[in-house]
Amino acid sequence: MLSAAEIQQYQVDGFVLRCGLYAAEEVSGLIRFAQQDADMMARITGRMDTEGNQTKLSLWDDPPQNLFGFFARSQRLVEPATQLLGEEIYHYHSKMMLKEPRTGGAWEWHQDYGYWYNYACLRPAMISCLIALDRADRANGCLQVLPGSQRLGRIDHGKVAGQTGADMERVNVLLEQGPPTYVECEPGDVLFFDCNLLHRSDANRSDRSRWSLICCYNARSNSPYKQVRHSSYQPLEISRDEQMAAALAELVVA
Ligand SMILES: O=C(O)CCC(=O)C(=O)O
Repeated sequence: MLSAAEIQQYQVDGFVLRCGLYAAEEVSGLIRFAQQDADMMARITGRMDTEGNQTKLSLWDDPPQNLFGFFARSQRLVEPATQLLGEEIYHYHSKMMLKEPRTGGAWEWHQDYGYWYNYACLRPAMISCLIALDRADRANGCLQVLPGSQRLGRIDHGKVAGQTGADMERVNVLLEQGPPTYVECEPGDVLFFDCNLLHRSDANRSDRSRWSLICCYNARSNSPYKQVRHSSYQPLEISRDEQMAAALAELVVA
C-alpha cells in the first residue's frame, strides 16, 4: 500500500521507488528458477543499440503458473499499481531484462507508451513495475529517468538501431534543462513508473549481470480496441504469498 505522499510523488515525478519489497530469498529463488526455466530461455530475443551491442529480453503476455506468474500477480505489485492508476488493472505483459556482464547493450531513450500506443491502447493508463533482481548501479547500466517527463504526454517515436526510440530533438532539450536521475536499486527493490516517463539505460560495462523482471499493467478500461500485441483485459487473480513460498521451497528441494 502506498502512502498519499508516495502517490503524490509519482504524480509529480512519474515514478516511485519502493525499497525491499521482495526479500533476498525470494529474489535469489527467482533468479535460480529463471536460470533453469526452458520456456523463459526459449523466448529470449535481442535488441541492438546504437553502438552495436545487444541487450536481451524474454517476454510473455499471460502470467504463467510458476514463480514468474506469482510475482506478476502478487499483491505487493498489484495493489500499488492499482492505487497509481486509480482503477482496476490487469496484467498486460511481463519481461525479464537480461543485461549480461560486459556484453549487455543499452536501451535508448523512450516512453513505454511510445510503442504501446501502436498496440491500440487509447490512453496512457498503463504502468511498469521493475523488480531489481541484481544490484543495479551506474556501472552495470541501471535505469535512468527524466523526472516529470510523463507530463509532456506521448512524444514521437521512431526506429533507433533495433529499438523504438523517442524523438531526440525533444529529449536533448529536456536534457539541457536537467540531468537524468540514475535509479540505483538493490535486489528486491521495485520501481513503479508511468508509461510516459522517458527512460533509458547504458550498456553493462561491469563484470556483474543486471537482471530485472518488469511487470506491466493496463487499466481495465484501456484494454486494446483491437488485437495487435500483448494481453486484452482478463481479471487478475492475486497470488498468495504462500504460493510463492511453496514454489521457492520446491526449488530448494530440487
Ligand atoms: O531495463 C532496462 O534497462 C530498460 C527497460 C526498458 O526500457 C523498458 O522495459 O521499457
